[in-house]
Amino acid sequence: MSSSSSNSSNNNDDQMLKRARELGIVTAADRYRAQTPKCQFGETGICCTVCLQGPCRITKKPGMDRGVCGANADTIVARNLVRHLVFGAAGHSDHAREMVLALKGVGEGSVKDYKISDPKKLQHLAEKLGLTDAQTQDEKALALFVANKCLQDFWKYDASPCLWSQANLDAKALAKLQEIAILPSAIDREIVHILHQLNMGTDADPFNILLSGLRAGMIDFTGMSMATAVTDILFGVPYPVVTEANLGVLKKTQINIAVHGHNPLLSQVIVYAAKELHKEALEAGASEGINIVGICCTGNELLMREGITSVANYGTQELAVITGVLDAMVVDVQCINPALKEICQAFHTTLITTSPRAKMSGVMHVEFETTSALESALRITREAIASFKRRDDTLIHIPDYKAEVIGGFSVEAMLALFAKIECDHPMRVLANAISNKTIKGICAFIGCNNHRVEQDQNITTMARELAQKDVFILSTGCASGALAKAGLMSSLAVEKYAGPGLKHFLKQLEAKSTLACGLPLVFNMGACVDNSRVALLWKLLAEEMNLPLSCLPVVASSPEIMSEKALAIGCWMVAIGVPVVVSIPLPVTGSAYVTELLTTKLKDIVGGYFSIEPDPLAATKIIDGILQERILKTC
Ligand code: MSK
Repeated sequence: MSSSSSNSSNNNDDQMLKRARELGIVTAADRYRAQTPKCQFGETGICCTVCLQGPCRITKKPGMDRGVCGANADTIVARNLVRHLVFGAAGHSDHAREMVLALKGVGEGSVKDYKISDPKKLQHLAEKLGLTDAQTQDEKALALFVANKCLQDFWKYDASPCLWSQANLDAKALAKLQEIAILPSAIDREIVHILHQLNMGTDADPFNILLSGLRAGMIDFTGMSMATAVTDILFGVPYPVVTEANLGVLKKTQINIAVHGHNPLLSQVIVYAAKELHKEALEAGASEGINIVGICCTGNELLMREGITSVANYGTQELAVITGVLDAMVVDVQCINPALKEICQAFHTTLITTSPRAKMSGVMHVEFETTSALESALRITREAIASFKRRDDTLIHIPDYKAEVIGGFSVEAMLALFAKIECDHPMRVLANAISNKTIKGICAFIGCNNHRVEQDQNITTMARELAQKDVFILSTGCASGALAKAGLMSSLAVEKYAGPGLKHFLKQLEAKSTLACGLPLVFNMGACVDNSRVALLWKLLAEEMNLPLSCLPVVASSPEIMSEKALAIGCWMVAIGVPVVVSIPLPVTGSAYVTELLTTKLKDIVGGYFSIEPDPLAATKIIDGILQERILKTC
């Protein structure tokens, strides 16, 4: 296995970009360049396209300080921002609904290709959602009970907060959110309500609009916590696994199938299908069978549970095809570049869409349904086998770079680790490390890649700096992808980058651990929906330290924020009291009012706030400052 160096992940990408240009292939990096310079109206949030009288662009010129309808910069910026947030919340919540409907199908018996993999978690959740002793039932009935409770949270008509928000927040955060009325009562209904509010000629009060933005964040939180829990029930709670990441995980001697997107219902069953078709793969000439590799968050789901390698994160999805050995790229929903169609066509790679929500014209579509999951997965895998036979060996170019990854850190896995030191009070281990200043606090890297910055550089630079400063680092989504590819999820990275306090903390855990592997510098908690795991860990820490979350030395950072979903995640983190540092400009600077509210005033309202700092080293200093301030704070 190649060892990692500070920028080897990027050198690897540079090599592939050069290769793409040699082949005359245009990639996202080229398209980004072609799109610059950016329109400053859009960049700063003051371009309004809400009605057909626009676009209206706001300037300081007399007569142009308002749109045709009279909406000013504050209203327009707030409305544009909250539109992003609702889209993000819709993505995560619809994902959750699919998971819940699969669980319902298992309970009813109509879905046969999945099973309850974690009955203990199912029972626990059923109790959390109101199951009484007297109602204790068999597994299928419990699955139905949990699924129906979840579904009620999508549409119910009473004003009480969603059961899931209530069940997954600590009492202090819950009380605060109820006080300012930003807890959603029903996911679908609240999304429609906010979309209505954002209609032309409806809400013109930027503060009221931004409050709904916080509510959209809490909708996102509700959906994603539901998605994580139900996925764990169906496919198992993750525990530490050792695997690898980066383009070097692709194999010339195997049929390589990349699963890309977010829905584990599809990717997980493709893993089953690949096992079943091993013999067919050998017969087709792939001497080592089938190699499933992950991209983006569905890749993270497989990495966490199955130890499947991660070939790319969002920013490098196109480069995986340019290796010339990807036989099929199977996509579901979210973060899938439409450019994949042309790039796959330049090779033998079969691109297969699977969701009725995410098709591409002229691309093979195999509709995926949970009631015939394995059948679809077998068909898709056979398409990959057929594609392998058309592979052009002269186009193969696999960079040899890959890094070791230790992943699989669910909250359950972390508690098991801490319990080796404090059997009855595992969270005390983390709380003590903070109280006695062994570590400065916790930073969670959340979210995406963004082609506005050099691929992965903001994320990896900040992680190395913070580790040096004794900050315990968690990560999810494509930040996990970046850190994995750069070798920062290995135990070697602990030796190289951890400051003395963090090294002591990790070594103390490692000494007591019964894991077959060491511990990594950065703990991968999963896909973007698994930011709910981060929130759960923070909740348990707040309870252990008997402090509100807004007083704990915890912070989140999205150094390469891109997707509206990541914005929604940042928003709920702020709402529950956690500062969020982003290193990509947010489209809000066209309104001093909105910018001030997000970066300063929210602190007094909810405890969390956004900090926007494009320079990664300066952003690291901000994070360090936040943790210092919070550790000294007496609440
Ligand atoms: S895939 S939302 S680029 S994390 Fe979840 Fe990655 Fe961000 Fe998409």
